[in-house]
Amino acid sequence: MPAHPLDGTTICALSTPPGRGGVAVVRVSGPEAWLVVDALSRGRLQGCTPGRAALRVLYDGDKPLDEALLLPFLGPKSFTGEDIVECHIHGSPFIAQRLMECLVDAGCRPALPGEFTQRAFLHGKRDLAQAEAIGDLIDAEHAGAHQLAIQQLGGGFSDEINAFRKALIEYAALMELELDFGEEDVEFVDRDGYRKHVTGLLDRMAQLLNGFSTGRAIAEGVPVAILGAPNRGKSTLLNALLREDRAIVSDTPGTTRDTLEETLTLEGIRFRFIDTAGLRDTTDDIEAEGIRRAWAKAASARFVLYLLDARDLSTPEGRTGAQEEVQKAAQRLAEAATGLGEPPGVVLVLANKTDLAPAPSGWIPEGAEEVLAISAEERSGLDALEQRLGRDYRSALAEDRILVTNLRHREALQRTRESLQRALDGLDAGLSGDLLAVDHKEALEQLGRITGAVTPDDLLDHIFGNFCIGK
Ligand SMILES: Nc1nc2c(ncn2[C@@H]2O[C@H](COP(=O)(O)OP(=O)(O)OP(=O)(O)O)[C@@H](O)[C@H]2O)c(=O)[nH]1
Ligand SMILES: [Mg+2]
Repeated sequence: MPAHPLDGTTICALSTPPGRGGVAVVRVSGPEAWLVVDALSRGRLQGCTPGRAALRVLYDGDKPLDEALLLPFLGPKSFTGEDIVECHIHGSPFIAQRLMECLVDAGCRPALPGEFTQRAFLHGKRDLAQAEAIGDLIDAEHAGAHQLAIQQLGGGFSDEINAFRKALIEYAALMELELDFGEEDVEFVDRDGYRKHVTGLLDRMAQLLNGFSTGRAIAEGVPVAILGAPNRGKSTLLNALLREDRAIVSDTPGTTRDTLEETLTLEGIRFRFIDTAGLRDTTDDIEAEGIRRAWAKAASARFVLYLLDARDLSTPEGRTGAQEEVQKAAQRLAEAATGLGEPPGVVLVLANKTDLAPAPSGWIPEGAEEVLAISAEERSGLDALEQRLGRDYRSALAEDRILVTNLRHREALQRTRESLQRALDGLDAGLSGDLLAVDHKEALEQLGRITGAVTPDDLLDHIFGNFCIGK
């Protein structure tokens, strides 16, 4: 059972990664932070100015341990809202380890994962969505994920949620009044006004929820599945995009047996390209499993690059066959995506091997959004492909739209929406105010979970347990 974060203890942790480095930072937070570090510096922390660094010798018993830059803060003007001392020491694992031991001997407790940020939340320095954004910011490995985390940290999303809550709280108060005057049959809640207001909220929530798949794809990497019959050049395309000889290419159909995934960041957007086994009827169990995996990956991808051989498209019969093939695939993918509760990915047909035959012009099979002519072997047409893949994501980032990226937030928004919808349905059915109030309160509670205005017991441990130690 983790210790309660506000149990009055002073916590300490190495906040920089373990191992050798120029500098390491050990952070101490809590009521005893100054006292403890003051003792280790033989009384030389006294007289330091909060927010100003001071060079001091830290002692391990009677021996000097290190020359450290001490940066003290006085709560509540600090990251956690408590007294903090940051000890910037030389980046030696031995010094960091000894300093931690000295701090623990002096009464500090090693911090739990994310405990500094959790204390910041509990002291009202950040709301929960912003605290989560700190975790996302540390995990961000590319520009897109970074931008979304920084935006959430800035509080744009929280402001929106708070505005939703504020309006709902006002109505909740009116509903309470109605309950108090229950006998007298007075209506404090203007039903039409309520309906109009909640309908507006539901629209805005639907917009936020629609942005989830975009936000999630940007944060985690946009999945792009490369699909099509054997020998169309899928693996050649993966290699061409990566500019690396990653997948085995051969003119033997059925070369790729398993899915192969590689990431590539193009102009700040991270993509996850997935090469798959060629689609065909087969009696080979292993190949069949590869094909099953190909469909499964494609079903949850944001883009499916469906490869055709340009040489097959030079005759009307060839195009008819290809048309049927693409349409069937698109239908199957749409059904699978619906089963997963996700919007279906965009199907882009790639007419490959245009070094051997031209691609037909103006031909777009049903189910596909576009046909792009490429030669994977000669790396032609790939710029246009990369532009198309990044287009919507880049514009979403450029517009600075608020995009939900966190599954927990999506779930809470969905539940809010369901509760509000029930309240509206109840209103239409002429239900009494007390029944309306039940759904209304449930919506408020769900919204409150996003920013942490409402925190069920296990929620915080669950969220902060995923952080790294020292944050
Ligand atoms: N001329 C030409 N040949 C290509 C092109 N792309 C791929 N090829 C050739 O087509 C053959 C099949 O390529 P692969 O990339 O292995 O095809 P695949 O779709 O991955 O095939 P499977 O893994 O069997 O499903 C190889 O001999 C490639 O060199 C292209 O743009 N032009
Ligand atoms: Mg292959």
